[in-house]
Amino acid sequence: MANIIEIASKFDLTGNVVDAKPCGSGLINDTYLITTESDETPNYILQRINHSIFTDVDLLQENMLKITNHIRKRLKEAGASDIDRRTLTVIPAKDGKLYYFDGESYWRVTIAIRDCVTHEQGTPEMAYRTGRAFGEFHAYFIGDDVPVLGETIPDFHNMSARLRQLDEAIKADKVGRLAKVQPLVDKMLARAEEMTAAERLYAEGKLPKRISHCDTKVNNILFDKDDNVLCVIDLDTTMPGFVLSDFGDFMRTAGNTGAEDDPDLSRVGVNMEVFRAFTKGYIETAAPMLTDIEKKMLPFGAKLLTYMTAVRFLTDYLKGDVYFKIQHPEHNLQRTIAQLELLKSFDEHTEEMDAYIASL
Ligand code: GN1
Ligand code: MG
Repeated sequence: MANIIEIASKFDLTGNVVDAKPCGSGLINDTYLITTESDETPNYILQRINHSIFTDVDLLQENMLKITNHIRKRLKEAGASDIDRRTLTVIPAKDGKLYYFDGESYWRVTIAIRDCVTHEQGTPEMAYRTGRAFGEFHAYFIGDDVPVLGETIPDFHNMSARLRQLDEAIKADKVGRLAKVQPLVDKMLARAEEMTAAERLYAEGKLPKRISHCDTKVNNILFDKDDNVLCVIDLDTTMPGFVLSDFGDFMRTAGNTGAEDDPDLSRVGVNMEVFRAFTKGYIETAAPMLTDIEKKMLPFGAKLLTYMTAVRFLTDYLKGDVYFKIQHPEHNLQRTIAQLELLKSFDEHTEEMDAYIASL
């Protein structure tokens, strides 16, 4: 880890670094925990930014600083006592830049929040608290003082654009995998019209965009030991979007009884207890800003994000696994199949989900 420790030394850290080890389970960036000698000095999170995905690192890091400063301001206004554990703190490089470039890779550092845990699935209590936290997160970004954020990945959660990318991958069939997955492709394309509803409603002025996190998988949330939400991390894709994205991505991950890439489809399905708890929490804090249509479409958000993620995994499979980190050659296909199974389960629970929302 000598190299990682040397990279860490380029940043304005407090305390002597004694250890560096890989941590986290993200599919995009590489993440390391940097430990310092004493309990009095912070530990740090060092990340190698995936520069082929986040091509504008200046924009990425400026966004991150604006977002964390803004959240810090809102927390202060609300009288929060533990602000340093409730949002990330960006540590600049020694030259004052918000990242360090070693000639090949871009690196960045934040303070590691102490005594926190992450989860791959959710209990109803965690889901309820997270729902409240996301409602608050969305509400933070309303007001005259909200910073202007750039789009770090254009069209990131634009379903029409994601379908165009799938279409291009199908046409190119670059690694010759299409024939094998044609039935899956057909099944997916059959739902294209249904799944692009949000973009149409937006174009008609019926569905608003708000600053959304756009990557609210449950493992992007830090909890304390008592399962209270501390902080939402992974702010790279925070940009204007539909609240459906954030509602949907949490349900897609925390509300799945199986794993995102579960090879055993009998484990995959919607956890309705998590759905109810999460929805209740979210509506409690988001109600003052949510329009009727946003509220009504929340179950659609769960389906949309599951479908969108399946489309993205399948696109990457057809392109020869160039985007998401994989652990084995068929991993993106396995992920696609597991997500489609989850989508089926959401479909089966449509009436139940709609009725619950109407009852709130
Ligand atoms: C990626 O970085 P990570 O692993 O939290 C991806 C998300 C996907 C997710 C699927 C920038 O998130 O959009 O939903 O994998 N992030 C990016 O697990 O593409
Ligand atoms: Mg992540």
